Amino acid sequence: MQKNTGLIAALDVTDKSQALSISKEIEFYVDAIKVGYPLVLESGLGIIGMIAEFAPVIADFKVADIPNTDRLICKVAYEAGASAVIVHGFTGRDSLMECVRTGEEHQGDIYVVTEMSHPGALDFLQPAAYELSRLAVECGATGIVAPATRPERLREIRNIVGDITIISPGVGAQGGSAAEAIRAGADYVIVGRSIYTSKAPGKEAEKIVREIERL
Ligand code: O7M
Repeated sequence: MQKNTGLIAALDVTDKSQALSISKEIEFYVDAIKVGYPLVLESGLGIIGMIAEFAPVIADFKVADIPNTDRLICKVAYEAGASAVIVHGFTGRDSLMECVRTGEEHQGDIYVVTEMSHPGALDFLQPAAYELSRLAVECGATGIVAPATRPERLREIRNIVGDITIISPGVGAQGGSAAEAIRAGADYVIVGRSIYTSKAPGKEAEKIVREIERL
């Protein structure tokens, strides 16, 4: 993913035409558009290729299975036009390695979830977050996903992963700040509801980009 604005939009709408019109409005302000189950299950896999006309697509399938199933899911996502796939690391080294290998075969990126941004992440994921971060580096992942809602944890995770890419959700609707996340070590912030529920998604995206630029 080419860094230009530092903003990734999470397009969690379920209506295809709304997804396409928002993509058109925000294309100049985003480095990528993250598409997940809400949109793909409702609109079909073909939506990935359609959105890729506006910006590189990150397929947020949070892949978490045995190596062979992981490989099949990543392959389908890349062949549909995704530039990157988001996967879980808790399934272990062999599963993650298979995702990374499949990414290499398709010249695609792999991002690994570490600590999630919501309160429930404290139950199981937070205690494992540093190990998941180290595993992502050891397996050769493109980058990791780490929480904008906990900048102090983001900073620790940045120290662990060195210079691999960090993409960071939790800005806006979940209470995190784009500027703080970038200051704590994120390369990109992921923003969903603040943009796609806005009456003017393009203006909202621009506002976040200006906030990042001012740093
Ligand atoms: O800005 P929001 O809260 O409307 O949306 C945030 C998006 O980021 C949404 O698509 C979530 O599924 C996703 N996300 C998190 O909010 N927290 C996480 O810890 C991880 C993700 C994510 O993208 O995982 C890959």
